[in-house]
Amino acid sequence: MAEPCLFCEIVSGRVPARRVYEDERVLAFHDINPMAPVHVLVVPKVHISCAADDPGSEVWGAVMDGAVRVAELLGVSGGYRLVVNSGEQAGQTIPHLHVHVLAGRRFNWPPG
Ligand code: IU
Repeated sequence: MAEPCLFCEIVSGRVPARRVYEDERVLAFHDINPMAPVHVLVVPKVHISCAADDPGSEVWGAVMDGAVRVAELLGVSGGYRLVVNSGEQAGQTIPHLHVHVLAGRRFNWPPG
């Protein structure tokens, strides 16, 4: 049997997470290992393994809308960074599409 997907388990509620926002298409929850004072992950409720798997779909719009909503809810609309690691070389460790919403400190460019 295939390994269960951690983020699908979080979406279903079988694995707990500190939820921030939810609508019919996405769930947002605090990252367990925050890289900034605000570090939230926004994931689609349907399983898409990485960005390359579903380019240009409406799921993307829903995830980005969710990220903007999270920034508003957490009061960081004035400055935040959105990150998508797609594929192992980019640092993706969980194979379920997600956008990182990072805020609360200054960020460098280019990213590491
Ligand atoms: P990445 O872009 O695939 O590297 O991001 C995965 C994130 O999932 C990473 O920031 C982890 O800290 C985070 N995470 C989590 O929030 N809860 C968990 O149980 C596990 C990873 I494992």
